[in-house]
Amino acid sequence: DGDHDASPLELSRASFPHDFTFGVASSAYQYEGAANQNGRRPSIWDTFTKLYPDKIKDHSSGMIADEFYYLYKKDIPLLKEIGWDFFRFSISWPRLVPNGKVSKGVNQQGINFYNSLIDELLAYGIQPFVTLFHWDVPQTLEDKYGGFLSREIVDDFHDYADLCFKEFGDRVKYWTTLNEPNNFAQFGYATGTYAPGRCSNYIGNCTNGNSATEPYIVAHHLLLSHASVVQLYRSKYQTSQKGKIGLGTSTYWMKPKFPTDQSRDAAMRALDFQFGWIVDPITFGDYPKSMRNLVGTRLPNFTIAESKMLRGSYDYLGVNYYTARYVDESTSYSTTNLSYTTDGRCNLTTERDGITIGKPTPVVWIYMYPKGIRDLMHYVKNKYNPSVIYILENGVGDANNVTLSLKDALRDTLRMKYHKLHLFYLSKAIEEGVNVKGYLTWSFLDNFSWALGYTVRYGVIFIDYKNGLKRYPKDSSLWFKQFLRAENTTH
Ligand code: BGP
Repeated sequence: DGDHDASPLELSRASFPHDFTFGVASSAYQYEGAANQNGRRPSIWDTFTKLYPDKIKDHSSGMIADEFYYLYKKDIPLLKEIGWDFFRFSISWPRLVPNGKVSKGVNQQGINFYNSLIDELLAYGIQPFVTLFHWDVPQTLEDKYGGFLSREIVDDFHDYADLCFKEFGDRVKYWTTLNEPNNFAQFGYATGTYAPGRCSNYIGNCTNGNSATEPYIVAHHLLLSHASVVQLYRSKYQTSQKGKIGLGTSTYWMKPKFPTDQSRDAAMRALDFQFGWIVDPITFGDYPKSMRNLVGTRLPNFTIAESKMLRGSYDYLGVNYYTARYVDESTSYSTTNLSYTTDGRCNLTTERDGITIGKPTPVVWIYMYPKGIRDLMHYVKNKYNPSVIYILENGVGDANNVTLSLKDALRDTLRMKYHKLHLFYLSKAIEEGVNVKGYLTWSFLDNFSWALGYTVRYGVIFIDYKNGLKRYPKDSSLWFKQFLRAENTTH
């Protein structure tokens, strides 16, 4: 029931407040390629894709990806042509600081690349929206002390961020400390499906971790890293550079499976465990009560000073929304098999009475549930009341169907429908008083989709991976161009 058509409404940017902004999102490992070139050293994703090729659907990696590192000057005019206001990208920590520690040396070629990318965007009138960490921990720090399992990373991340503010902050006015720390912790340390691939033996035969504690420890260090960097920006740079800093995280919209208290409570717990895990600490200074109760001593504590540093540590809240789940209470909870996914005592499903929560899509985990973006916006406003919200990602992938002709591969009707419906429900939430200031599409180019490799295509621009990575606009590019046309902005 998430699949209503937005027509007859003719949606355009005129349906949004005049200062509302639109853009596209990307990340370094998924776009740049040139993974071992010009001074960049490996990140945990380079190691992970090499060590566990079977964990990536097509055994691929981001070694070449879109070669955005070389081709960005050709791509930016395409962005401009469509009419986007923002380009969100992430800085590759191991490209800028190959050994992870700034004191061990900075890669000037990395600095040059990001300087040039930023300058090029600005020359085209596009605002850079820059993420400091989109999952690519320098491998040297992983080897040295276990990456985000160690508290030592807080200082190294702080120094890396300091370098970024110093080098790029005169021109970058939108900073995101972390992308989806929840997913980094869960998939990297509970299911082991993302780098660094740690998990305990409750899933498959993966035994190189302890999923009862590691995801919580990792998220804890991510949160402290975030807070320390926000403090740094606010105390040292914000007055002169006048930018905004925040964090981006994601959640499914959680819909109670049945109209019962059990289902409703379970849905609230699921939101706590996926979203509140990150957003409660940065808003209120501590983890959700439900997590404190259910995770007990396995959930790390914040000192009073840390809690104070975390509270209110964002100028805007970034939310990534893709899909929804039904939730009911889990009866299969086991005290001997603790993990992030079972601690919340909630059972997430994609169907009820044999009917899926929304239309299935070529991306296994995405069911179209556009109404969820409106419900989620109200939930965020009511619970956290952030002064500003940005949707930092929303999108869907097509199957990479090699039997399709190029012409047919560019007919991405599913993507147009997906965005139209999500934008419609987002515009409703705004009318109803939620202060959302921008909407970024995932993604601009087809790219490396982590566990799904290149088997799905999220771009509004098609990449011909077999033919020199040539770029072709899909129909959705034209739809967005029409949607964003300046003459539509009547108020
Ligand atoms: C988000 C990530 C993005 C992007 C997107 C699509 O979780 O922040 O980096 O990849 O999901 O998901 P995927 O490519 O895994 O299907």
